[in-house]
Amino acid sequence: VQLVADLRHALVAEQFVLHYQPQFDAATGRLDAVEALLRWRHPAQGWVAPGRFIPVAEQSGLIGDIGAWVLGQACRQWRQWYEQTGRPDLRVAVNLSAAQLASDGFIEQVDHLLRWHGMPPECLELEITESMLMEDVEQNVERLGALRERGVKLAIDDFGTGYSSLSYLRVLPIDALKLDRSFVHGVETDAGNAAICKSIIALAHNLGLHVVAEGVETEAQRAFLLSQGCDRLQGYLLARPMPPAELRQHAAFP
Ligand code: G
Ligand code: G
Ligand code: MN
Ligand code: NA
Repeated sequence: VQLVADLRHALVAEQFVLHYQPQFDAATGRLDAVEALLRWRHPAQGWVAPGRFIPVAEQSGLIGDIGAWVLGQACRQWRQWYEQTGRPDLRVAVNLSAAQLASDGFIEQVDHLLRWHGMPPECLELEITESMLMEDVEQNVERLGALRERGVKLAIDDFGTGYSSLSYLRVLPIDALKLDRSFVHGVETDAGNAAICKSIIALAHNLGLHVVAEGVETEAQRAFLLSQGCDRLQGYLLARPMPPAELRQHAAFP
């Protein structure tokens, strides 16, 4: 209850910040995209992890306002990078909650932000978890379709941990799967995990989807994923989530 009250206050008190974690093209090593990750600096508790407060925000209905702030902030950041680097093709990935996607006016919110910041739709990637997508597949397919028609990129987050039927993969209007890090982690030592990674990558490619591996922590994991044709890599081995000022100093930043 206190957490809900604190969350409500956090937006106006400007206690949220976004960190950004790079995603690299696996084959060329080029910086492809950055994922925006929400961070909350609580005045008494210090940094509170999103795993603790996002579910509370979802249950209390605060996720609408918080998510809108995240999306707006990420698009504004894209614009700043564009002005600093002149590179229009850097993509920003933003995590969505199901309630955001389902809310009235979400598509209009995206349209407005893209227009306001002069951001090409292709530069925005929205990530939604497999389990959230399955909550109301029909409505989600329609919403995602409207976004994709505009050119916005769509990815299924934590793929392989939910319980979606494979038949949905054919009807979901998406561009990429994010291979869950629980599979990536075991890849050097666990033949089962290696087989799962390999199969998900092949499945995605056969459906015309890209694969982003998350949680890449070791050179062996990277080598394996590369050998399987995984398209994009994200993880501590390559770069941690960091504030924008730090990202600008990063060697990979254009
Ligand atoms: O950054 P970290 O690994 O602690 O994130 C934990 C979880 O919180 C991840 O699954 C991530 O998708 C989620 N998350 C991070 N930022 C956001 C956000 O802005 N919106 C939503 N809905 N989830 C987020
Ligand atoms: O589920 P999602 O992809 O949105 O979650 C991203 C989360 O994963 C972030 O909270 C980020 O801090 C975390 N993360 C990023 N890279 C790594 C990694 O290499 N290892 C682990 N364990 N977590 C990571
Ligand atoms: Mn994500
Ligand atoms: Na994930």
